[in-house]
Formats: sequence, structure tokens, C-alpha cells
Amino acid sequence: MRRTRIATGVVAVLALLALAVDPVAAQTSINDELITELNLELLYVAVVITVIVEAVLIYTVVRYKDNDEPKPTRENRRLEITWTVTTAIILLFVGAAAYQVLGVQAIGGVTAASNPNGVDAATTHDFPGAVGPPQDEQEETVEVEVIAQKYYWTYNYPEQTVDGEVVSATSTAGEPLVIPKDRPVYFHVASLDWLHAFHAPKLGLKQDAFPEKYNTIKTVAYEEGTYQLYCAEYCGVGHSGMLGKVKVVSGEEYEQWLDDQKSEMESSN
Ligand SMILES: [Cu+2]
Repeated sequence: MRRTRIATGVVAVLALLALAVDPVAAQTSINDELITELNLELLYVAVVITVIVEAVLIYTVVRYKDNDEPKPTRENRRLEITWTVTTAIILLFVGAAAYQVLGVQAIGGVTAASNPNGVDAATTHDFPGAVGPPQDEQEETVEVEVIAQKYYWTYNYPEQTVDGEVVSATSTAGEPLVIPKDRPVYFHVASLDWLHAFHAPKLGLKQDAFPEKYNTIKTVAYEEGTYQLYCAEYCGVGHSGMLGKVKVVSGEEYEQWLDDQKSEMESSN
């Protein structure tokens, strides 16, 4: 009777927890997809382990609660080996699953080692570290140089020029970082003064901005929309205001935007 009541209670609590979990939203980018998948994979395993541990705990409490002379377990080698080996297996699983995702370029960043056939990166400064896309992907890839400075962002499109002048936008002017969806985008992130960090959480993007050194990260955005961009490295009094927007648009809208930028530059020359 009492056991039934406890079982009912456990089921009710689990049902409430299941209701409280947010339904998984549509993935906004390849980065977001990889992070969410890993998170879910680990969550499923964690739920199973939690249920087993709680079941053993509740069973033990109920089964032995009327024992007036309990004796502690001493020297149970089998038990010790079991909990050591089981924990090791779980940790190895978590490590292997996380490492697999970290090893992907979209999460771990694009490096010369992970992208040995990369062409020269399109950048406007002569800093080291930027890695271009592989030659066979160069045509479809968009390269954007993201420059952090106290306390704003500049987005340069070094492949897009008018009379040698690069198409560019800044967060101080309220302009967004515009990228097309469903195309690989490489961000070459650097700082002109000291440490900042490029962070668009809804897109699963985060990268430190080092002074005079590029870090390249990659994305493929799936969902059109405007995403908040933050500086994620405390950089001084203006840090909390060092914000920007990443705008994901369709391929045609992106080309149109570039044309508009270029004709604006031409007319002001
Ligand atoms: Cu900052």
C-alpha cells in the first residue's frame, strides 16, 4: 500500500518535471544544432542515471527503515569495484561525447591544423591567425572580419570593395552584421586594443577577440532573423553597452544588401 503511494508520488514528480522542460526550439545554426544535440544526449543519460539512483535510494529507505540494529557495510570489494568502474564509464562517455563536438570546426574554431587546405583569409589587417575556407568551398563561403574595439564592433567584408574601399558596417551606427542563411560564413575575429569576446548566444557563436591576432570561427545559419550580439569579456566601463546585432537574411536579400551598400559608397565618393 505504502509502496504504491511512493511509486505514484515518484511518477507524479517525473511528470511535472517533463512538463516543465521547454520544448526544443528550431535550431538557428549548425553551431546551435551541435550544442543542443550534445546537451540532449547528456540529459537523456543523466535522467536514466537519476531514476536508477533514486529508485535504489527509495527502495533502501523503505526496505530497511524498521531495522532497529543496522550494521554498516564494511569491506565490500565487489561493491567498490562496481561503483568505481560505473563512474569511470559514465565519465568516459561524457568526455568522448563532448570531445566529438569540440572537435568539429563549427564549435572548436577553424585553425590551420583543422583546415590545412584553407585559402588565404580575406582580412583588412596584417594580423596572424586567420584561416580561409577550403578552395572548393571558397565560392559559396562568406568571409566577414569582426573587429572589436572599446566599445563597439566593426564588420568588414574584405571580398566586397568599391574602388579599393571595403564594404563595412559598425554597431555604433546601429548597423547589423548581415549574413546569408544556408551558406558557410567565416568570421575572422580580432581586437584593436585589448580583450573582448564575440558572442551571439542564440546562434551558438562565441569567440575571444585577441589584440592584433585573428581567431576564425565558422557557421551556417538556418533561420532568418535578428540575433543579439554581446561582448562576453569584461573590457571596461563601456562593456555592458558593447552590443550589436547579427542579421540572418535570405541569399537574395544578402546580395541586395551588398548592392545597396556599394551604391551608397559610390554615390558618396
Ligand atoms: Cu567587453
